[in-house]
Amino acid sequence: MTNGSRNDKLNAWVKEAADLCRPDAIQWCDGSRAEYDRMMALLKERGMAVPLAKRPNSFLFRTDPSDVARVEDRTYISTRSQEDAGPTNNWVLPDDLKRTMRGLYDGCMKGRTMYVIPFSMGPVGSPISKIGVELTDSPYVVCNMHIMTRVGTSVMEALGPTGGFIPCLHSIGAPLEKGQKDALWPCAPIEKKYISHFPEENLIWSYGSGYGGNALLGKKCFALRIATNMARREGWMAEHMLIMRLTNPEGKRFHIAAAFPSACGKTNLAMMQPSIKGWKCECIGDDIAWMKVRGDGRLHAINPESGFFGVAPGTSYDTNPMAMDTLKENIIFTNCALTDDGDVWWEGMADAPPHAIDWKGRDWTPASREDAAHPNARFTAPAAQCPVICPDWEDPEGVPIDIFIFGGRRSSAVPLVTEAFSWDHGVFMGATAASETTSANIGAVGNLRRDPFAMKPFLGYHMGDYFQHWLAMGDRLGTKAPRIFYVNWFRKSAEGKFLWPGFSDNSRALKWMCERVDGTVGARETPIGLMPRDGDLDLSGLDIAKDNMKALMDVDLKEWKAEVPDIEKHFALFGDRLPARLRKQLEEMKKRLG
Ligand code: OXD
Ligand code: MN
Repeated sequence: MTNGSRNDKLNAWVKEAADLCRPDAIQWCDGSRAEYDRMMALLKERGMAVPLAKRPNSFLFRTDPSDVARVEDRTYISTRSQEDAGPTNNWVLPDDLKRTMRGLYDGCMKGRTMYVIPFSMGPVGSPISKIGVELTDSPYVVCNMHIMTRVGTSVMEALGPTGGFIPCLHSIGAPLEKGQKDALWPCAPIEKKYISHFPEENLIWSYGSGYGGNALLGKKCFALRIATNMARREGWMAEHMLIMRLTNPEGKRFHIAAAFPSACGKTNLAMMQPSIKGWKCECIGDDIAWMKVRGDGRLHAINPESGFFGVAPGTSYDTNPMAMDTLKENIIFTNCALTDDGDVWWEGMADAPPHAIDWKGRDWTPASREDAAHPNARFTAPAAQCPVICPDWEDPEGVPIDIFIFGGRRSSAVPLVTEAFSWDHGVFMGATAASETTSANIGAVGNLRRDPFAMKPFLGYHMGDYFQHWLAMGDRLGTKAPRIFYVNWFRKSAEGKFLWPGFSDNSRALKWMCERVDGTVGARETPIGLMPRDGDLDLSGLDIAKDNMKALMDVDLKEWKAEVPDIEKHFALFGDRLPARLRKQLEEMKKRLG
């Protein structure tokens, strides 16, 4: 596909963007392997892609040190009324933001090619899928989109001459004058980066960054910030959730969707191999779930993506063997270290190599003071390569969800696993979820922040209205609603050591949840929810000190009472858009805490 399409709306928008950005050429992407290879050859020639001798068809990229993570401070939800973006989003009036950004886009693709990438979020043709088109001047983005979404000819066919699509305009913001030498990772300085969403028009404008969620616009921008708006309007859900299938020894299947903030182990949990005998786990998605009520009255989930954009550091054969096996070939690595024998390395992967080139391109040895890989170094991997990908992961009908899990990184207070008393209580758990911050966003690491439903950076409208949407979905689903649980794998001892082994042993908490759904295991009531009684959690074969288990299951009334003022402050943010049903949940928890 070289020039234009049969879709007039698409042709007109491409022309309008090209008139503004003034690229030297326009190239329509067909999603083929040949196209991917051509893009990679170009990136190799420019010195951006480093081929890896140890991994067939795999390449390492090093970004500019200023362009290493999502930029939440530069991310905008632009609605006519600021109220509609709500207190958790940056906001500028659409006309003002467009004026500023048009100024930046003006001639921004000079000396570069504009690529037109038609893509589908979700299997092409699924009733839950949606189509987008990204315009970008970054061949790195083209290659990543090939892996993360379904790109090309089949999407154009599904779009047809009159179909609608979400327009996603992206530029790295680095025009090239004649004779100017290109940077190794061209991008704009931080104060010129804008990741903008215009939900009233279903429009995305991103400028200045080439990295991850800032630039691969199908992911956070479309599948979460714009999709949450569509989902609210149309009565479905777009969530920052992994999706997995757990099968018990009798062959009964349970489908779980779990929300954790970025870099809290979603990818690890999604591919986890249970340490308990007879249980099997298969991965459907590791980051985003789109869910609709289908004919059976249940909530069905699809993974809108087709790849994993996972955090590399900490990934190893101990922590996530299935991810490691996924990464053997056809992978894009970003900001990992390069070993002398042509492989990638990152902190926590395996023993350190004696020498490497770090993510900034400098010599590195284990004696170096800085990390070899950036803490937010990533892999982009085709989901189909995962050895435990669920055979039904592309089922256009999705999978029926039995269990929702919320959680985060909490070194204290929050026990290993808790079940909500009711849907409303579960929504309260999601709405008050908190986590210690990580390097997935540019900013301080380790601060506690309330991150409702792990959606704070990804919700495209007022958070109070979103809580109400969750409550309304529960009302609609009635007895067919998934059960809700809260987990914390990250509680620490007074000495600062993790109390729970995590990873494959997390299956023990999941087994309890499945048995709760089946009604075959008990629970005790605590002021914060239902918890396993002694003996309810399957700990067979696990060598864990009794005191550790006690500490993991402890509900310290003093610590929980100390949470209350923080929850009140958090709720106060939402003003009169906070549903009364959540305020009631807080009052009830206060009463239970005494
Ligand atoms: C991601 C994130 O990349 O949440 O998935 O930051
Ligand atoms: Mn994520």
